[in-house]
Amino acid sequence: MAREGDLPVFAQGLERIKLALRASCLPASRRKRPEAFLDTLHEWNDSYLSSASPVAGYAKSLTEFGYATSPIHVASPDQLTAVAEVGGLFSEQGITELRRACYQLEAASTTSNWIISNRTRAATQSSTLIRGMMNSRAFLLAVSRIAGVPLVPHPLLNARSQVNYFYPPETPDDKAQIGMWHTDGTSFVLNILLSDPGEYEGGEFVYFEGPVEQFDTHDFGGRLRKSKVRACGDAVYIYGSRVFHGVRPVTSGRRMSLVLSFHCPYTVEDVNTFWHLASDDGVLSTLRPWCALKRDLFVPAPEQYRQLGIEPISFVEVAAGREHRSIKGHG
Ligand SMILES: O=C(O)CCC(=O)C(=O)O
Ligand SMILES: [Fe+2]
Repeated sequence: MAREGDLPVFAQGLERIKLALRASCLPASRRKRPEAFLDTLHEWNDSYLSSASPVAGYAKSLTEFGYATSPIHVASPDQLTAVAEVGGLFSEQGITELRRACYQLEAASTTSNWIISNRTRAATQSSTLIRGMMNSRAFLLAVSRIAGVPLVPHPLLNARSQVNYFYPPETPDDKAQIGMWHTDGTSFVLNILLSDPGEYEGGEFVYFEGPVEQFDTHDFGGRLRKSKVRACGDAVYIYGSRVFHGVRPVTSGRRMSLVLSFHCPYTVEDVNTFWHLASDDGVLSTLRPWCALKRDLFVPAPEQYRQLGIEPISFVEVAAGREHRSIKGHG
């Protein structure tokens, strides 16, 4: 069991608005930008997905997390996965390719006092491989089945993909790189671990198994959980906007993860709040992507899939996969 209270909680409410105003002085868009040479130029191939179905280890629905109502009208809280530890999503070669791409993107990583202290954002923009994976129907279907609803890549490029890099502090005065306790700005989030267990110590993915309203770092009420996902290429899927989670400090070595966000195209509901985005990028830099997001969410689902160049993923197809494969109803 993780030690309690050893991660700070990311700013909420008014504090987040203050952070947004401060971020306006140094918006992320004016920081280092990924360059074309960071691209491995390797194409995605569906053979990088494991030929066997992914295996869900520990999995809980939003109902089991204590949510009585659903955040989206097209699915019940019972249908929606709150947390799923997923193994065997990728083939060996797939993992090797993903690791290579993410290593290369580290040259564009930036450090900040935001939730995750060291990361490269919008990985789909600078990596042919990650972009291809996010647009692959086979990959989207696999993640949809884990989530419980059909998905597309999240319309916001900055939220869609990021690579996180965690190291221990280099000098005694350095702050440890961590992922503070937070909820994500997006709902359907796949956190893919891309380091071998032997490469680092610490860095556990922790989460609170209860509704956000009951989250209290002074009293977890026995509901603080530590993910068992340790193998490189395995993943923790979460309903990110409704599950408090964080990454504990890495005490030695290095931990790398690829975090992907999706959206359910059958609903215009999206949780990304203006202030969550603005606390990262500053108010002015957030205005344009924010307006574009509001527009994109109203595009009908078949059109969203057409724009991706793939056949629509249906609820029936998602449910069928959950009945016959390893990712079943929860319990
Ligand atoms: O690195 C991880 O495993 C999770 C990071 C995370 O929670 C995030 O990027 O929002
Ligand atoms: Fe997160």
